[in-house]
Amino acid sequence: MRPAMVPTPAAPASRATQGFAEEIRHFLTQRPRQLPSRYFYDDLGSALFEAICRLPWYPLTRAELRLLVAHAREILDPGVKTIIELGSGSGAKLKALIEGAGNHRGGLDLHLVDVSGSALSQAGRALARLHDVRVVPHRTTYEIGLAQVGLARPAAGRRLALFLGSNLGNFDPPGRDAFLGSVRSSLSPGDALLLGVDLVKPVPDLLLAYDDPIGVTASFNLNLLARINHELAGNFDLRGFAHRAVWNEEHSRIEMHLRSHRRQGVTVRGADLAFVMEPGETIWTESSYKYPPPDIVAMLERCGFGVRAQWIDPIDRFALTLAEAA
Ligand code: AVJ
Repeated sequence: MRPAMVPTPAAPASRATQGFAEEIRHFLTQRPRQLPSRYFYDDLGSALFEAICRLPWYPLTRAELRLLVAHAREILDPGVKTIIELGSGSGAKLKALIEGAGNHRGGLDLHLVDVSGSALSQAGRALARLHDVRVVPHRTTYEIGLAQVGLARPAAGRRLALFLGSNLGNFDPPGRDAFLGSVRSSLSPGDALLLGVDLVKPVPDLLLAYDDPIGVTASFNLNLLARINHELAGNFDLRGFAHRAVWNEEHSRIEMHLRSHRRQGVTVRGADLAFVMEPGETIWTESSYKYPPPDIVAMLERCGFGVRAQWIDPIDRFALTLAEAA
């Protein structure tokens, strides 16, 4: 029998929750207040992102898929024995690439690196049905995943790293170059990197893509506050904030913010944090940098790659760039 009034000790925070709490405290106390976009992708956030990819106003995913299918054989030549996808999401693109290239090969190791457990299991299910592939999930950040794949070095064959979906757009320029440098150092000369990046285009198109009229992107943004409320015992009033998308011309990036309607106090108990937001004050939750095609070539060359090909979707302005580790 359990005594009625034993005080229950607070459940010890897991290491992941502790890291989340520390980062949240750091970024929410910056000026302007910020939150790292990596935390969008809990189960609901990943599902909302999948929904965004189907919105008629967010053409990136469809444009990239068209390019992948059209150029699958050039991208995935038979010498490639290992594919590493950073931020694999649902696995649909990797599946389309492998199917598009044809099945005339002997064995492929697929390393999937993603922070979302639900995305990884979905991708695992989608890819396991392909002929002669081995799927290795890595539920972690890009950096740690790359290091783990480096340890599991295969005996033979070249490797192809995929960084698709314009995920590169979330990095600021110094972080971007550091990241491309670390991808380069985890590859050997002759290995390849396929980079999918969204291009600069008319501002009204960009604003629609990041502030859609049926509010899915707004929900995706607000869900970050809901996640903090659930996981870190926060008290954000979700109705006290509005989604905003802004084009920052100087930095060539779309920014997403959450704007406080009024003066309001916020506490996040699990992060030992209490602060006041002023009317109109925002929390900056994401940057998505947009590039002109030659800048993509230049950044790859600066980071130790030689560009083999660049394919551009002329309608939706999206680029796939295939580069070789020099
Ligand atoms: C997954 C980071 C590429 O920046 O376009 C979609 C995320 N944010 N709508 C992007 C996102 C708002 C997306 N990335």
